[in-house]
Amino acid sequence: MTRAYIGLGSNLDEPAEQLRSALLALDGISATRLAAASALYTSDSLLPGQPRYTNAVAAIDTELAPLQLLDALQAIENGQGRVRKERWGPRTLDLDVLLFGDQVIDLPRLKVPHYHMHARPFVLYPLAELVPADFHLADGRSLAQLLQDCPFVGLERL
Ligand code: PH2
Ligand code: MG
Ligand code: MG
Repeated sequence: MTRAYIGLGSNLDEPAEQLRSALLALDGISATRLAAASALYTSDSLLPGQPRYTNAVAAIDTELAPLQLLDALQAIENGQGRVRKERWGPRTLDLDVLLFGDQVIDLPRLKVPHYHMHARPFVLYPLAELVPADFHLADGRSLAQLLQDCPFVGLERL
């Protein structure tokens, strides 16, 4: 059984509802259960000209292998109407594997810890709700240090 952390994001079609549906769907993945979920946060899109995002982080426990989990997450994204046009385009649902146990994964389809998570307040602050204060990422970086370097700016906790 592996504890994994999933980043959730949406900026189309009732984002808060998208995230609530996605949390239920995570609990419905085979051999997987939802252990905890952060509050929802809103923030401006990193790309200008897009609607604001709603984000959260979920902790799950899973028997799946990383790529099996990724397949299940993409099926949930597709089931909630995700249309893949341009990279970083607006989306009904984005589910990112942030952390997968203590594994560092570098595959074409999946890089863990998630690239750029260290610089995204809408990932780090919700994650911090779910882990102990002395938490370290699989590659050794301390979450406390990352939070210090990534101020709580532009985030609204719902
Ligand atoms: N995701 C993006 C691009 N920009 N901005 C916010 N605030 N939250 C996101 O999840 C986000 C973004 C592409 O994955
Ligand atoms: Mg993303
Ligand atoms: Mg994604």
